[in-house]
Amino acid sequence: MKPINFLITLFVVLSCLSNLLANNLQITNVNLPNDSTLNFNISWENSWRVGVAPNNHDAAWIFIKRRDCASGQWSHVDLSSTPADHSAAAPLEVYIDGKDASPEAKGLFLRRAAVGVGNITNAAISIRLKGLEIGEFDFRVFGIEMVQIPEESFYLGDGTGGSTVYRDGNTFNPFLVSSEDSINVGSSVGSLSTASTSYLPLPLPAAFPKGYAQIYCMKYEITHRQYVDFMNLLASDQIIPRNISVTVSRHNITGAWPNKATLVPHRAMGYLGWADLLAYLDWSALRPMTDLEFEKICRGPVTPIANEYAWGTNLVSNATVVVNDGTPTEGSSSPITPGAGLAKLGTAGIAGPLRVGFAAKTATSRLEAGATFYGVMEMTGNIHESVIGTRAPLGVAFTGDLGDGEVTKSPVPGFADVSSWPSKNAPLSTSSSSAPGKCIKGGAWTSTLAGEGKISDRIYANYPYGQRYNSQGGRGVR
Ligand SMILES: [Ca+2]
Ligand SMILES: [Ca+2]
Repeated sequence: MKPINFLITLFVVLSCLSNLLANNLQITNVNLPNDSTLNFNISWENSWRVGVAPNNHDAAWIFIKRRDCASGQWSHVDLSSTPADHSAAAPLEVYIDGKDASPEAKGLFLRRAAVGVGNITNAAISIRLKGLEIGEFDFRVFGIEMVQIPEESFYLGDGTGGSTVYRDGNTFNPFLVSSEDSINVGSSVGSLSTASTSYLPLPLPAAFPKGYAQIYCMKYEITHRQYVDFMNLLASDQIIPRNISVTVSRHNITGAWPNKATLVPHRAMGYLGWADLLAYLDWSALRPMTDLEFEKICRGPVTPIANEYAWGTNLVSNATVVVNDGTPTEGSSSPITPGAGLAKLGTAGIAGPLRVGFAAKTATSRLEAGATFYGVMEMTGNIHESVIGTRAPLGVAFTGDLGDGEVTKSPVPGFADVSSWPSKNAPLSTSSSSAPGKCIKGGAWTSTLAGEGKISDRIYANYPYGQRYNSQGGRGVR
């Protein structure tokens, strides 16, 4: 799509249009009424805020990029961190989480102001920009669908006592996480442990995100469209290490920067090396999740069920038949066993990932949609979630600091540069020492191990490979 172009002088107003389709989220009518205000309309489907379990809401994470027409370079646009400087038409409100290291906000959330469900249709949004100098700019507004994960206690481990699974000391009991305080490791009750010492975590400092605190999680895996947009807005030297062209395993990214394109914009994106994922998350002002947060996002606060998948039962129906292949309504007609969730878990029938949210329809249940307790999609199956693990010193040194919207410019362009992110300069290498701190969760379309898609399975608790694998991608949280 064409970016919008604005000449910013002191009171010049231009009126151009643009829109952005990210799954079912649309941003339209972008315009700049003065030199520090950007207006647009936003729509998305099936928005919710509920006052009963799971007591949460969805949201859109909004961030803005601008291109200096003189230099051609895109850069991140800072926003006012004062909520009252922005406005959102009913039923939405603006939420600024205050987590950015800078005085300015790197983005903001739009969410329902009160309990309600339904579609958001052309809600008018006005955003106060900060730090724009006089010049001629193109603007792009990005929106990513998110799900709020409330602050609350939850359990690690599903009580099976499996060798890779977290447990409470030397018992078979799950381990209760009831704060962000540091967690000891050992065989006594109250310490985090595993049945096999090969899967023992390291002690977790207070600053390591444990999943107790509120976060927002991307509702879907990173899509082809999101990674293509990211690549096209990088600089000519930043794109070099991040450039992906692929037309196998149901992936489709072609073309030359800055006109890279995809025929399957809504399909989940594999082939993301660890450094690719981290660079995308830095650029989006998000961060990777930890493997503890993965379990919280899937299970919620409820009592664990042995061998459960992301939808809260221990039964899975595999999506083996694709319908509407390659379209915005791509899905699966595979039958769903009663009590099972539908997932793309294993290679049968379909040799690659499906559209994000492929199993969700208007009237589908949590099971049929394969959704987590909170409503996050495809946490079991489709593409492996690349997350921060607890087996490497670099992993547990992670403090949850956020991307700032920019990847490195020099001396080595194109990488995430957030201080505590492990192995952010990881080479795209098959070496098992290339990305310490990385682990993968949730299983994927390639999975052959029975347990891989289960919430508590940690068979890949230490998976320090920086390489681009056809089944690996991820998503961001904040
Ligand atoms: Ca997944
Ligand atoms: Ca950065």
